[in-house]
Amino acid sequence: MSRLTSLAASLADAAAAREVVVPPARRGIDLAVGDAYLVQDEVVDRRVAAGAAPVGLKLGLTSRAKQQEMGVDEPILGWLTSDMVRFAHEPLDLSAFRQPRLEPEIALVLGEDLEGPAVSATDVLAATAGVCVAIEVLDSRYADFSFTHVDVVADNASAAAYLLSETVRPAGGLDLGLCGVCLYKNGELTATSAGAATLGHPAAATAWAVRELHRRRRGLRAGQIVLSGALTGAVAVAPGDWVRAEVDSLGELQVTCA
Ligand code: OOG
Ligand code: MG
Repeated sequence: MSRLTSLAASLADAAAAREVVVPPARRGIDLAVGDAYLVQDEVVDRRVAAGAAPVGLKLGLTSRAKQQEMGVDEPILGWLTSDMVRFAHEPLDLSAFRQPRLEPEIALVLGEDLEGPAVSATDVLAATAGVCVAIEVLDSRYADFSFTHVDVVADNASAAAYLLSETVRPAGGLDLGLCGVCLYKNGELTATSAGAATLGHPAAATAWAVRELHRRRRGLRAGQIVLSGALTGAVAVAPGDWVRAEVDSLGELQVTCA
């Protein structure tokens, strides 16, 4: 087994067993960014081989709040698969996760394929069929979410699960950058932000991601969703907690943990 394949296997096994592994960087493994994305691809391929379908992309560390929280100052990409979907009208079962954290995001639903070396925020909006509120569930395969940039890339950007609001609005006529965001945990306001927190605009963050994907000869397809990155820091949750994300003009999304 190659070094990258055995890393991918250890991360995938850890996710399934709700265990953590020592981050590669701390084991003296000096991963290049490109190799970390190859490990990520193998981690995602394993989920697909187990029956999940790829459903879209998640961006990470696109906001200053997240970069400061995690101590990593470069944005990252990861993949969402159909086994990660959860629904707000059902309790969020935390037993599948080890150290879950929830964070508010703006999601884009693509109406057209998107790829290329020079895709702009305007191109992204033109290809977007609708936008909605998302809550991402993170679960790092590294203890206490302690990782370097390449470590977290290899771990599919800490992806674990996600929820979308039922109402999907057309993006036209909205200035997503100016949409205010409030995050509540158990009824208490824990953070506020605005759509512009993610690289200036959720569509600008998505354009960055599409240009990055192009460098690896990949793109996005119509129907796929993009989580454009957390707009505030994440909140740790335990059974009984409830979290609510409100985004001006888009609506709200609330989930109760069990
Ligand atoms: C890395 C993933 C960050 C976001 O939206 O910024 C992320 C982490 O915080 O574990 O998904
Ligand atoms: Mg996120």
